[in-house]
Amino acid sequence: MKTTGGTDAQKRRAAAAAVEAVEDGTVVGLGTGSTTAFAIRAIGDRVADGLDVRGVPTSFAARELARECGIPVADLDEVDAIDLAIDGADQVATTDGALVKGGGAAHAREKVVDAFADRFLVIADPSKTAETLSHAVPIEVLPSARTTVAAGVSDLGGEAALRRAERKDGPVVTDNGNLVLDCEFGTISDPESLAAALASLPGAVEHGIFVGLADAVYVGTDDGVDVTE
Ligand code: ABF
Repeated sequence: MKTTGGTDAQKRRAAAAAVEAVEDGTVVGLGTGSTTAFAIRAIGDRVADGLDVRGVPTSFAARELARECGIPVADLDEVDAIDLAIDGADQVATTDGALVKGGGAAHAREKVVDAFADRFLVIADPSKTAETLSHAVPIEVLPSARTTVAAGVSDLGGEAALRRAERKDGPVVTDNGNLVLDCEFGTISDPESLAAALASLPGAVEHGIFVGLADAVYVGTDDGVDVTE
């Protein structure tokens, strides 16, 4: 599971605070990554105590963890609505709540679930927050379009690098069978415009800029949780 700069205690605090919003009968979108893994485990503990929920996972990894934790899972096309989505992020802009997501190569399905949810709660640790986005933006691309999308990224002033698997040779392949480009743009002063430009690149399946989707951000600290609505 991908880990990041924050401590497990900080991640666990953010996750526990967000999971308090899960009620009996909730259909909850389950994000991907190490922070959301704490939320999935916390929901599993409550299911063991009788909580009635359905989880809609955003990746194979999230689905397997949800099953291990005893959470009944449903595919996106099996539910009419998602009450609440809980998901992590690679970076959160404190000024406007814009996010960079995709460190777990699951941002395509995460964006569908997070956007469809009535409420989307982001959970993070302090290492994820910044005044302005500057994190490399993941773009899921059709494998045959990796070079043309990279050229488009370059035309936009960015620099694309094919994401390679840490433990074996070869590229990371997403649950959808696509590749991921991590694209450096430096400081992203206008995430909405960049998001629109990336979305227009032929062969770009989904990019990791989330604008205007988060309803609340829970940042776990060493002595509590900072919640921004
Ligand atoms: C997924 O998990 C990704 O969209 C996001 O980039 C990543 C964060 O992982 P972690 O919680 O391990 O830092 O939601």
